[in-house]
Amino acid sequence: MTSLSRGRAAAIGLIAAGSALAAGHLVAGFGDPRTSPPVAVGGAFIDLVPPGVKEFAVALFGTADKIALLTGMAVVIAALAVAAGLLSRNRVLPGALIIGAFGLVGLAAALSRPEGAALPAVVSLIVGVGVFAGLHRLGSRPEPTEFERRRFLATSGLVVVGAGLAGVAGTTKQSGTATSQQQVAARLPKLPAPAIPAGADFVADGTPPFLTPTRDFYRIDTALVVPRLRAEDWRLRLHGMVERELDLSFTDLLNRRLESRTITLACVSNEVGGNLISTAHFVGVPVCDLLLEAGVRPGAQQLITTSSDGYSAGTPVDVLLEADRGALLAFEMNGEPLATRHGFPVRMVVPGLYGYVSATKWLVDAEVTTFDRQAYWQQRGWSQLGPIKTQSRIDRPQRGAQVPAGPVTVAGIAWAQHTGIDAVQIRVDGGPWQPAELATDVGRDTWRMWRARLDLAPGEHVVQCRATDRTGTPQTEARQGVIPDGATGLHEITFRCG
Ligand SMILES: Nc1nc2c(c(=O)[nH]1)N[C@H]1C(S)=C(S)[C@@H](COP(=O)(O)O)O[C@H]1N2
Ligand SMILES: [Mo]
Repeated sequence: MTSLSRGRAAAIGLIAAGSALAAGHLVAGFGDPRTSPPVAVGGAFIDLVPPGVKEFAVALFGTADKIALLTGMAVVIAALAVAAGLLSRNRVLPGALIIGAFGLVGLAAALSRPEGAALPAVVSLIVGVGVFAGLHRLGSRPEPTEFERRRFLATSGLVVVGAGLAGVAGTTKQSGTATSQQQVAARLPKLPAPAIPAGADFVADGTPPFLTPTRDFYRIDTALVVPRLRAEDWRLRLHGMVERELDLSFTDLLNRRLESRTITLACVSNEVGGNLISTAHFVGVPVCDLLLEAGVRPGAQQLITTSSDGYSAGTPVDVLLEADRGALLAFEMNGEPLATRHGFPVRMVVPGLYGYVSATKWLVDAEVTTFDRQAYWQQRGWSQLGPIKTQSRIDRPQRGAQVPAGPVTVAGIAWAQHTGIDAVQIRVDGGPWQPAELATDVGRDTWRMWRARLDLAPGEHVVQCRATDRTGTPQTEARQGVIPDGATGLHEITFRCG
């Protein structure tokens, strides 16, 4: 046996790691895509990191946090694969051990996941070590003949092509979600959406449109791969501290009393001035109807809703039982079946509560219980109750913009869900607060757009905004970060007139 060249050794490591991942991915594609080894490792990572790190990632990458994680993982895996190759220039064992150890990490991650399927990780491990040992043997012949040289290259090429095909096949393997969404679209109840009055937004002045198109609706969740469910398989068990358990199918939901509501959803991780807030029409079954039918037992405190990928949220039962709260098990968003990213086939939405305590997507289980049990984010130090805090944001001018001196329109949004916005004021360069013009009111569960016309001299200016809710309470001015129950403080932007 001769020493492998550096390039060849590194290539063998990379090909082995790539084939391992592709093989596992293919196997996972036939069952549950979330058991694909890189997805399982990433998912375990997301669940294990301390709470601050996820906030940091969201702050840094926004909703691209998952792409950032997958890219980071790809870099680490490639580095380990190259190291495995380089350490095996003389003997196969060190590299094979590294690849094997990496496979075991994947296996451990798979077993730690709620899906708990080990097969894809086991296949990855076997393929990784097998390809590594095989190519290593072919590549390190002493004084190779032309035939042996070509055989090594051809085998490597075949493995690369095979791995590529396996990876693509594993990704495109149909889950039936798209077909199910089409079928649901045909069965949606013809419930008229609440009308949005004219003048509800100031789009021409820089606010977002009143209704957020679904493709622009913010997305936040812990799911590295979006769960792909089918409405025909969907069942929900409502159990725990109830008189009678309910077991519902998707058709059961369609046949119940339905409500259509316009709701502004907000994420507790939204920084002051952030964009993790959107508005849509939702149609679904009132949660209070289900709780009344099941009969909530005395002493019950929260409803823990769980998603198909093991995420959970705990919502106060007293909020859900309010007859006029408008909490829904929603299956329709903006006139269409829920998008896969937004929880198809069924999610919960509760006006006035941050998403982390209420908006469970890919909902599969609902348990009435006490606060002794902790849901996903409470286990990570976030607060139990998550009422949305009154906030406002300036959308135009943008930070650092250069606008002509003279008349300038400042515009933005304000929100105090389930209470409603009564006033927005703005302040220029630390001067007196002055009223902004409010857009037409749509309801207390949605955001409210505002604008103000200013006359500004050339130079740098600072504008701040402040919202007051319908109880007359202004938003909190003290600056606080998003942990543990949502950010407070005034949004402020600096721009130049000239
Ligand atoms: N299954 C599941 N549902 C979830 C989450 C999650 O991580 N997993 N995140 C919640 C959070 S923190 C928010 S803010 C909302 C966001 O909903 P959206 O992505 O549809 O905007 O979903 C909630 N529902
Ligand atoms: Mo959130």
